[in-house]
Amino acid sequence: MGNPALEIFGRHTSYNVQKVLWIVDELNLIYSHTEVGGRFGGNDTVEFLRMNPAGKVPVLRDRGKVVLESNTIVRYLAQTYGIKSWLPSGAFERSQCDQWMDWSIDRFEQAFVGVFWGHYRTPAADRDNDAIAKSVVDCENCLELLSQQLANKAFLLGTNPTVADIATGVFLHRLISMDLTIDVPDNINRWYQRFSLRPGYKKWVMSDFSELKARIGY
Ligand SMILES: N[C@@H](CCC(=O)N[C@@H](CS)C(=O)NCC(=O)O)C(=O)O
Repeated sequence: MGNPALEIFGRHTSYNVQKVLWIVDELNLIYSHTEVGGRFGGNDTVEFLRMNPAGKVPVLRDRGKVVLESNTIVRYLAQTYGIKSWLPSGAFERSQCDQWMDWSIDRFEQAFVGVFWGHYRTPAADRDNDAIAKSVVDCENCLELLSQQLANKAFLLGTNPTVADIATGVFLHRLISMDLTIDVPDNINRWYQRFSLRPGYKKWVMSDFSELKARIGY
């Protein structure tokens, strides 16, 4: 299964781009990948802005059609090329996926950004340690909520991973491997171990992100 006309634009060090690279590997799709944004630049060209006027990555182009927003791209790929288990089609089952994906943007990403940008990407002398400490607590609260959901399940919605695991699981590697102590519940550590066995997670999400340390320029 594959589609050589699938084009992904975005630097692999972006966690939002990683969601897309992870799922295309899970779905065994054939695609081209162009590094854009960050130190690679290229997200301010006329051609790129025609695809995404906001100048942000990731961008997916599928046979000429542009899809934006990482969670939307993940759902689009699962629906277009995936097996049903990645994105259930029943209204209620689908709502469970959407719920975690919306929560992930609304709560988990906000908490993560407070830690990742506030601590990791900011030079030590410029950090707001009180704000970072608050974000650490926010992250721990998010992990606790996810942990409760994972009490009797391998993945968020059951035995198999879904798009909801991609949208939320992408933050784990950096939270766990950053030079900052965060309490990680056992259920979350086991979830992370399961992800780390998946080639797409290992290749893209567990990749080196040290070029972003103390770098707030992009
Ligand atoms: N909500 C958007 C966020 C897109 C976004 O802010 N992307 C960042 C990278 S995570 C970006 O393009 N930054 C500019 C750059 O990397 O140069 C999504 O989920 O796709």
